Amino acid sequence: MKTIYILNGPNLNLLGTREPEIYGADTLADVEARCAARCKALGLGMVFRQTNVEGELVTWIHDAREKAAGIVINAGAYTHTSVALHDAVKAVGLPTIEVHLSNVYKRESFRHHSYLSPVSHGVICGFGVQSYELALDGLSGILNTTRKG
Ligand code: CA2
Repeated sequence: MKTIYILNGPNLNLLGTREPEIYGADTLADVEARCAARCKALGLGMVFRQTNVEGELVTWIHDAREKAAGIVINAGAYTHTSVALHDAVKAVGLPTIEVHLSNVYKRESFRHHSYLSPVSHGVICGFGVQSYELALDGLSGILNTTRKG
């Protein structure tokens, strides 16, 4: 069974506690449960993690190289600042989908630039928790296409 690493960055542990008008009412545990259900339906294994530490995200991306077929990543604010995450995703070369709960393009201009987008297969934002499920669907399609090709 192929495994997907679903990695979450800073402050996403606070989901469901504040700013529901931007991020929705679901907690990160709710997001994990929905991702687990979607992975099961797609026949994929899942590792779901969150950290507030940039270097830990870098290490998990490195781990994925040996242990995963693809990555779904919501790097939170590090999306907009981290050359280290850009380099890590580029280095491992796994199909990676960048996700955001909110539509970052409707928000402050500092959220309009992403260091991850240029090294990601695709980007999904603005669908709340469903952004993760859409990313898993997309990643599953890529992996199946790769297998048949
Ligand atoms: O929309 C997204 O998923 C973001 O990645 C969320 C990040 C933000 O910095 C990005 O620009 C877009 C922030 C996550 C913080 O989540 C909170 C949730 C509830 C209360 C406080 C923060």
